[in-house]
Amino acid sequence: MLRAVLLLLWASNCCRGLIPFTCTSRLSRDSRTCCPAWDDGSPCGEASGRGTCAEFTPPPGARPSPDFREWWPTYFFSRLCRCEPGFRGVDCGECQAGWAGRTCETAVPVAVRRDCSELPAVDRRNLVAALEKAKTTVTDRWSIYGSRGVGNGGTLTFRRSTLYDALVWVHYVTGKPAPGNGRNRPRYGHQSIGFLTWHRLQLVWFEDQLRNITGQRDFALCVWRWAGKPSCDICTPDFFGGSNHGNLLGNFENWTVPCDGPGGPTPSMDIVCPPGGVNLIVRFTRSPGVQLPTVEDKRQCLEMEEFDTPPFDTTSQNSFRNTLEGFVRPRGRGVGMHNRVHQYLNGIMDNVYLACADPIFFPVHIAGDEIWQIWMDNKERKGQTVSYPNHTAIYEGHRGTDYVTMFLPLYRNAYLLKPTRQFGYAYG
Ligand SMILES: [Cu+2]
Repeated sequence: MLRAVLLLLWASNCCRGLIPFTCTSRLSRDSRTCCPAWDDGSPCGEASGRGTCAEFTPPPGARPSPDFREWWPTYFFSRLCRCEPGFRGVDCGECQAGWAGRTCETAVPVAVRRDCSELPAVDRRNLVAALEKAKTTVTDRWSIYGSRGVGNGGTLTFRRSTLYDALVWVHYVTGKPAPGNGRNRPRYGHQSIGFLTWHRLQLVWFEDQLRNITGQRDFALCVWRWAGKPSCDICTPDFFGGSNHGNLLGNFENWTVPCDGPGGPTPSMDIVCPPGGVNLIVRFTRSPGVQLPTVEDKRQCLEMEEFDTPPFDTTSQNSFRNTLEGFVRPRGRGVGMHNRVHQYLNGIMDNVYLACADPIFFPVHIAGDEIWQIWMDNKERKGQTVSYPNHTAIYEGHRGTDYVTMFLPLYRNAYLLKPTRQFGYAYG
C-alpha cells in the first residue's frame, strides 16, 4: 500500500518535458530520432508521400547548451518528421487544419471559438467536461521530460502525466528565464516578441489534443472578451469557478497545481518540477484588486503601428506586442491589457510559472489571440503586410526562424503569423 502511494507520489510529481510518447523509447532516444512510422509502415508516411525524416540541427556557430529548451528541439532530437504540405503531426499522420480523410482530400469546416459569456448551458457543460477529462486522463500520446535540472544529456528520463498537467508543465518550464545574462533577457514565450506566437501555438496545440480525447472534431475553447467588462462574468460556480473567500467555488475547486512545491515557481532550472499538486492545494482565487482593461485600452492597443520594436523586450515602445502583453500602457499608468487580467484574477493566475494551472487562463489568452487577429485584419484592410521582424536584438527562441520552444510538432515563430484558419479555427 505504502509502496503504491509512494509510486503515485513520484509518478505524478517528479519532473516533466513534452515529448511524443512514441519517441521516448531507448531506441529512438539513443538515435536522437523521432520519426515514427505512419499506418503504411514507413517513417513519417514517407512511402505515401506524407513526409520525410529530416535533419534538425542548431544553426551554424550555435554553442551547445545544457539547457534543454535552447535551440529547441535539438537537445533531444536531431531527426524529426518534416511533413509535406497538407499533412502535419509528429508522424505526418494528421491532415492540415481544415482537411480530413485518409489522404486529407476532404475539406471540413474550421472550429469556431465563441464568446464564453454567451455560450449556452449545454456548451458550457461540454467545455468544462473536456477540461476535466484533460485534467484526469493520463495521455498516451505525450510524455514529460523527467531528468533533474539541466545538463543531464546522458540520462534522459521521461514520465507519463495527464494531458492538462503536461501542458501546465510546458508553460511552467517555458516561464523560467532563458539561459544567459543579457539585459532584460526574456523568458521563453514571454516578455518578448514571441509572446503572441508562443501562446497561439499553445492554444492550438491544446485544442487539438482536446479534440483528440473527446472525439469532437469541431471542439473549440471559448473567448472571454475581458476588455471593458466591469467584472468576470464567467467566474461563476457553473463555469470557470466562483469566488469563495479567496478560494475557488464550484467547477475546478478540487483541481491541483502541479510543480508548486518548495522552490518550484522560481527561476531555477535545477528544479524541474518539485513535489506539489498531490494534495488538494486550492490556490485559485477570484479576488479582483484592480480593474479589467477598458475598451479604450483595447482601442489604443489596436492603434499600434508596429508588431514589435527594438529592443523587443518589456521596454519596447510603440509595440503592438508589448502593449497587448501589457508591459506598457500607452496613456495610462501601471500594467495594461493581458498582464492586467492576470493581476485582476489573482491567485495562481498571477504567477508567471503556473498561471495555466487555472483553466481560466485559456479564455483569457484566447481574447489576446483574437485582438492580435483583429490587428492583423486591420492591417490587411489597409493593404499593409505584416512580417515577423528580423533583427539582431531578438533573443534565441523568439526569432522568426526559431521553432516555438517546447512544442512538437514544430512550428517556426514566423509561421504563426498566418491567418487563424490555417490553424483550424476562427472567431465567432
Ligand atoms: Cu497570460
